[in-house]
Amino acid sequence: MKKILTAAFSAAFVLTASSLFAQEEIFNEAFNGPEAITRFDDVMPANAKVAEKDGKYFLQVNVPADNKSKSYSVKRVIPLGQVKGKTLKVSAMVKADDVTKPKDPWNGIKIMVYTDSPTKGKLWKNYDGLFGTFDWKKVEYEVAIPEDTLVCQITFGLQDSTGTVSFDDILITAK
Ligand SMILES: [Ca+2]
Repeated sequence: MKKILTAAFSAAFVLTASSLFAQEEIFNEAFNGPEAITRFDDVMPANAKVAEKDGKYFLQVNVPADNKSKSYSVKRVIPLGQVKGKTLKVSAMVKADDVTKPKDPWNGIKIMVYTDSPTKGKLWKNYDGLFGTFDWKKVEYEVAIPEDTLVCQITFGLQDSTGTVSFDDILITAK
């Protein structure tokens, strides 16, 4: 009996270990200080910054009530060699304060992957339906990246909403 159990545990370990190794880390950002903003592209300093509360740093995007129609975000360009033809897993902690409900469900809080390829065209994958006020929570989704994509970009921010959104512990892996 002991032998069978040991074999079962070994098999379980090998399976767990191999699936872990199959996930390649693409981007990992815990915002451990103000300089973390330099690892993003297209930053709008008036609206997006690394904020600090109780010694904890995080990305914060704020849109005042009179600027609703624009998009406020930071972007991160993902190197294509790491993601073409793979499935990206996007995970982040998110917190919202008075984020207004957008007219279209794909707007509002953006945790969005954008690709553009000859075969599939432009694709946007967002974690839809986030607005209002809520405490830190983890959001997670997967998106298939076309084999022939010419761009891969992830956006964090607000579009067609006002309010404040915070992001932390961003982890993107590919398999
Ligand atoms: Ca942090």
